[in-house]
Amino acid sequence: MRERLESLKQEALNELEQIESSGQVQELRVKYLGKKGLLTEILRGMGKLSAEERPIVGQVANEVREAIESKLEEKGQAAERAEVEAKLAKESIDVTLPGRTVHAGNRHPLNLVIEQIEDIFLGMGFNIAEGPEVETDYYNFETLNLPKDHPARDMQDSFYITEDILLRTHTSPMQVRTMEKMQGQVPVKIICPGRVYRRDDDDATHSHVFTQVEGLMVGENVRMSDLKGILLSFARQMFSEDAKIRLRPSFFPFTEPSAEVDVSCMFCGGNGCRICKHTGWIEILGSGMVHPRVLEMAGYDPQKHTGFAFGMGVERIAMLKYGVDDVRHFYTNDLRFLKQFNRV
Ligand code: 2U9
Repeated sequence: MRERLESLKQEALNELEQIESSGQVQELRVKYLGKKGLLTEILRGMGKLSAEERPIVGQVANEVREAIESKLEEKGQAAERAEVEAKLAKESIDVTLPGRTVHAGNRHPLNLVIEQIEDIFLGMGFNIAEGPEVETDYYNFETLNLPKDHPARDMQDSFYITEDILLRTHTSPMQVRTMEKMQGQVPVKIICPGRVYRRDDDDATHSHVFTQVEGLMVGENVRMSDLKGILLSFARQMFSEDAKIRLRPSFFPFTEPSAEVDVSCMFCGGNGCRICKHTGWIEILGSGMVHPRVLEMAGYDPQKHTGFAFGMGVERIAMLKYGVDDVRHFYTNDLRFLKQFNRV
């Protein structure tokens, strides 16, 4: 048995000497030391040995196992090293090659402006309310004091889906929905940003889809002076610290009195230039005191509560802020245009 063990050791070491891959190392481990391996097979015969012989042969068997194991280990490590070396040599990296550009997107200019407007009004205690772009005729017109025969309700001016359903023409329906939910409670202080749709022919200053931010404040003793204060603060944060505003009388069906709001020209500081057509002023908003009928229809008592409202077109503000000369740039998704806002 001793001789068989010794010759097994020789055979194993010889065979191991000739191999190179880690796969072969594994094969030989199974062949010699595995459960059905050659060493195990020989050791099964140990039961037939005498009591004196058994420990001696046992010791030899251990030595043989250790010798094979250490050779397997040595060969295994060498094979692994060689395989890594070969892989590295094959997959050598040319660090002088130019890298692949990672294309990161950036915010859309309209979103930049919306977010800035939102921040300013959040800072003055307003909440943000958003809602559906597909609206009912009732919320889009009726509750805003635009009765059935009003010219603004001409089928030709809006995108109607059915006789009673259309794409909203302003975000005002969201203000009405919010007031209804509040059930006569005050204060209401919200702004409603969102997309609106009007049947216009697109050109440099008109787009059939555009973005509005409307604002509404309802409470006790809310006055025109509150509107002026809020809008002046907005203009100063949005355009320039020393911006001025002026209100000009106007008319909207949903506000009475109504006013158009100009801001002192941010290009010439009010001295007069090409952009403000030498007036020193640029129109940015429409506004007014919420019409008593509108308050009533939304569940408020106009004897107890008053409110102001305003509306602005985000594209117009963005065009002024970034010097964009054509509103269509915001919707045609030319990357050469959009990429310019990646550091704003
Ligand atoms: C309620 C009551 C009143 C919102 C208002 C304007 C004046 C206005 C225009 C600005 C440029 C629309 O985007 S634009 O074309 N908006 O002039 N909007 S007052 O008045 C409201 C809104 C909701 C319940």
